[in-house]
Amino acid sequence: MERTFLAVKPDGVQRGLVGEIIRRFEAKGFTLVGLKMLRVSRELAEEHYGVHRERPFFAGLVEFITSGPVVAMVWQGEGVVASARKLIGATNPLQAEPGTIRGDLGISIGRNLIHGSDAPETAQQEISLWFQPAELASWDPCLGPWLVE
Ligand code: DAT
Ligand code: MG
Repeated sequence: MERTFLAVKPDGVQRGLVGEIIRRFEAKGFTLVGLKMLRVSRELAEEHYGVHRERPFFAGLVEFITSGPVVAMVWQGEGVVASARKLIGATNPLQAEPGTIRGDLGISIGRNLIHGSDAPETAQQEISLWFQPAELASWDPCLGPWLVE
């Protein structure tokens, strides 16, 4: 079953939006299989955002993501990678559609609340970067047949 990596960034934690964000993925019908709060090391931040290493905003991004606790999660479900990106909305919250997390809750690209993997391959890399296999719980929600025919 498809899995994705999501992380509530330090702004989402500080603003008390962890529950609101988790609620949206639960309500959609996805399954939470990994969850932890952590203070991100510089090393982890630089690895996670390695693709942006040459971008002008890289240093600020690493500074921000290491500035406070983050809630790291793995979610599972049919089409979860692309669907989570839709639920999250565009990178710039001012351009994100209403109804999305960033569209409803944010205003600044540097404070856009949540990270979500952008493709199934990236999701696998990010899950193994952030989580040990033993930290993930495989379980079948009893609602399964009512969510997927
Ligand atoms: P996303 O988080 O939507 O996948 P991304 O991978 O392009 O977006 O960039 C990673 C993060 O870097 C993004 O969530 C916020 C920050 N960022 C991206 N573009 C930026 C910019 N032009 N100025 C400042 N921060 C930016
Ligand atoms: Mg990205």
